[in-house]
This record gives sequence, structure tokens and C-alpha cells, in this order.
Amino acid sequence: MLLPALGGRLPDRPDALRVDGENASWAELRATAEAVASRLVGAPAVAVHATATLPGVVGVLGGLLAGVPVVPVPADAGPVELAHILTDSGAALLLADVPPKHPVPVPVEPVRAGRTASGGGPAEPPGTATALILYTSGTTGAPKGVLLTRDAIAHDLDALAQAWAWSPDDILVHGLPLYHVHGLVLGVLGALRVGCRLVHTGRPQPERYAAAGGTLLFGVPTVWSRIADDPSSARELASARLLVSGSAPLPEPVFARLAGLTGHRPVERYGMTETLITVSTRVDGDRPPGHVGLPLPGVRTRLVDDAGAVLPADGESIGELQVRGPTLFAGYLGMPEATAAAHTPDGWFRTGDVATVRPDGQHRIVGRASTDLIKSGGYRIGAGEVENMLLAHPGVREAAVVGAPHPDLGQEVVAYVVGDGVTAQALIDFVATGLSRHKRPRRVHLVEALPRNAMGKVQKRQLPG
Ligand code: MLC
Ligand code: AMP
Repeated sequence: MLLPALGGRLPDRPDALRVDGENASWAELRATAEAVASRLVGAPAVAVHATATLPGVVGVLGGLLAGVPVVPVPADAGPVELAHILTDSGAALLLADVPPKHPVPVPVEPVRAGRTASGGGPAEPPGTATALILYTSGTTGAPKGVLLTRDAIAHDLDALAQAWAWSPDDILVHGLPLYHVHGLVLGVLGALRVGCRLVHTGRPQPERYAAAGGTLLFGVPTVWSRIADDPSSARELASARLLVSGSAPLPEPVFARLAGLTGHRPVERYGMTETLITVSTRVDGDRPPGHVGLPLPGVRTRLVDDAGAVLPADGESIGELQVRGPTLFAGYLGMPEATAAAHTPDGWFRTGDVATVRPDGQHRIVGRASTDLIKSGGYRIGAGEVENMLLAHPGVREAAVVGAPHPDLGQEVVAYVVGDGVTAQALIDFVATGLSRHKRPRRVHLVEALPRNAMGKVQKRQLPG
């Protein structure tokens, strides 16, 4: 069973799950999700407006119980993203309690339309069934649908539970969005697999984390950095058991300040939408700042140079990190060539991250091979997607988007544009008409020309950021 907490055999409580200020027991979750599931059986896929609300959670669980692939739609998706995700995924309908702000190409149904079910429900789908289709940006083009099976999710959550001694006694607290691996797979399905309480704080603000009484807290580095800048909230976390950071590099000064204020050395873990979490420091192991730990049980990693030769784990050799194991995705939806290109001929997934590995197995992520994937506040943003949006503006002739270092967000989205009669603000606002809020460039530089090499290719590394 993927989610034992919904199986009716674990000790339940009225506030087993709290989100958006609303409580639900697992039995209530199960009944409302079964009612949703009964409307979905047989659908090719179901899209769910994945807001951090109880209906958002119930919509996802309904799809999972029905064995229908669930496509979580980002809460603030712009019309361009929304249309792409709904069309590309083949979703039969969109479950949303608040009607979408933009026209959509599929029927919209409220999550809470059905009556609660009275037990029974559909049989557990096989482990090889697709549980989630998560849309994620590549270096170019529109976001791709990442197919994640039930088995991959189950394996990953069990491996993390082992690494972190995550148990039913924990109270998990976080305030992350519920349409990514971090907030949804670990942050919701993790609690329901382990059978622990979950408090979702709405937004990941330091004072909300402090007040939630958690034992296990999840955050992206921007969240931890803001907590470290709020000493009174940070000190409240001394009573927790484990603070976990992931989705982007945790700066070593933030690690040190957090450890000083809370008494906890944060656990860092590394993953991707395509691989789930593959590497983590452990509750019972070394947690060196700047390192993301050891491969999880069942996962193998290797470092490879540009020529494809495997590099030694000597703590110095830098190469592309490649991974394999039971947590990997089943491919990009409808894109066999992109799926093949993401793997080596001998079956390893190319992460595109550049790393070192120490002789004791500790992995360190030192950067990304491509400048075209940006991480801002833990969100993965493809430069190509933002460039295409900018190029759709009639006043834009050329556009290059890069990630520039940012003290709070890790990286910020910056655009260089060759245009006619446009202002920076007009272009920022224009991107916001099509894409999610966090994909908007924070800065737009209007320039005479983009730096290009002799072949005419834009030289992004020459842009000042
Ligand atoms: C953004 N904003 C702008 C702007 N760009 N306003 C004007 N001009 C621009 N150019 C607005 C936003 O709309 C928002 O408005 C506000 O500025 C801040 O934007 P933000 O970038 O979202 O920051 P913030 O709201 O402060 O949120 C920071 C954050 C958030 C850390 C809480 O980025 C976040 O939730 N990140 C988590 C991402 C995540 O879960 N990633 C996991 C991926 S899974 P307003 O009005 O809303 O304030 C993964 C696998 C793994 O990576 O390993 O885990
Ligand atoms: P996403 O697909 O949104 O999950 O983004 C995956 C990317 O996030 C990885 O390829 C890394 O570049 C980055 N990432 C995730 N976790 C970490 C971490 N702990 N340290 C550094 N980078 C990370």
C-alpha cells in the first residue's frame, strides 16, 4: 500500500493533517478522497489545482486512490503554462475548487462536489502504475512531464525514513508548494506513508515554522536563510528533532548560523524531479556543511568527465553526477528522444549537476553543467521558457536569460534583451501574463547586442549577471 495512513489501521486523530488552517483525520481524508476517486476511475489522467489547501490535497489523493496519473498544476500557473500542462498531459479534467483565472481546454470540476464515500473504494493500483506527472523545466522549450511510478515514490520515502529515522512519532512541518517533489512527494505523501502528523504552515514564514511545534521540518535554503535571520524564531526550533534542507545549495554561512541558533546541524539532501531524492546526510552520520551526504539505499552514483570516463571519489575530481536506482522516473511523457538523451547508453541518468565525492562517500554539488537551468528560491526555471516568452513580445528582437547570484533566493532571474521601444518593467509584466510569478525576471537589461561567438551562438557566461 502506497499510503498506509489511509488504510484505516494506524491510530488516527482529528488533526492528523493540518493545512490552510483546516484539520482532517486520515479517515476523513480517505472518505473524501475515495469520493473523488469514484468520479475518476478510467480517466487517462487528472489535473489538480495543487493549492496548499485541503481540497488541493484531497484532489491529489483522489487520483492516487483511483490509480489515475495525477498532474499537479502549480497554484499560480500562468495561462501559457496551464494550457501546455493540460494539453500535453492528456488530463481528462481539472479538479479545482476555485475556478482558474484563465480559460482552460478541459472541463473543470470542484474537488468537493461529491459526497464522502462510505468505505471500500478502488483496489490498490500496481506499483508500476504512474502516480504523478510532474511538469519541470528543461534548458529549452516548454516544461516536460516527468512520469513517477508508485514504486519509485514508495522506495524513495522508505529510504528517507530510514536515513532520517522518520517515524509515526514525528510531527512534520513545512510550508512549501504542493506541486513539486519537495512539498508534495516528501511533504505530503511522506507523512501519509510514514504515518506521522503533518502541519502545513500555508507559507514558509519563520514565525509559522517556530509556532507549529514540529519535530521534523522541511525547507528550501531560502526558507532556512530567512529563519537564520530571525533568531527568536530559529531558537524555537531547538526543541525539534531534525531540520532538513534541500532543492538548492544551502550556503555554509546559513548552515553555521542555523546550527548556532537551534543546536541542530541541518540534514542536507539532494534530488531532482526526475530522480526523486537520491543522496542525503543521515540522522546517525556526519553532516559536513556544503555536503549532501551519501546515496540512499538502492541508489548508485558516479562522477563522469566530459569524455564519459568515470572519475575517482577523491574529494577533488569534478565531474557530472550520474545516478541510477529504483527512485528514477519512467521517462518524459511522450518524449522518447528526450528520455533517451537524459540517460547514458549504459542506463545512468545524467543529472546535469557537477559534483565531487569524498573517499568517505560524501557528495558535494559544486554547480550545474548548463547555465540554462536556474534555481531561484528552490524553483527550477528553464532559461529557454522565459526567453520564449520574452521573444513573444513584439518589441523584443533577442533575449538571453541567466541566473545571477542572489543573497536570499540563491539565484535570481535576469534577462538581457535587444528590443525596440520597450521598457524593462513592461517586459517583466509581460512575462507575468504567461508564466508563474517566480519565473518573472527580477531585472531586465536592455542592451545593444548579445555577446556571440564566431558561430553566432550567444555566450551567456560573458553576461555580467
Ligand atoms: C517575483 N515577484 C516579483 C518579481 N518576481 N515581483 C515583481 N517583479 C518581479 N520581477 C514576486 C512574487 O510574485 C512574489 O510575490 C514575490 O515577488 C516573491 O517571489 P518569490 O520568488 O516566490 O519569493 P517569495 O514569495 O519570497 O518566496 C520564497 C520562497 C518560494 C522560498 C517561499 O520561492 C518557495 O516557496 N520556494 C519553494 C520552491 C520549491 O518547493 N521547490 C522544490 C522543487 S522540488 P507575492 O505577492 O507572492 O509576495 C526539488 C527536488 C528537491 O527541487 O530536491 O527537493
Ligand atoms: P528540481 O527538478 O526542481 O527538483 O531541481 C533539481 C535540481 O535542484 C538539481 O538538479 C540540483 O541542481 C538542485 N538541487 C536539489 N537539491 C540540492 C542540494 N541539496 N544542493 C544543491 N543543489 C540541489
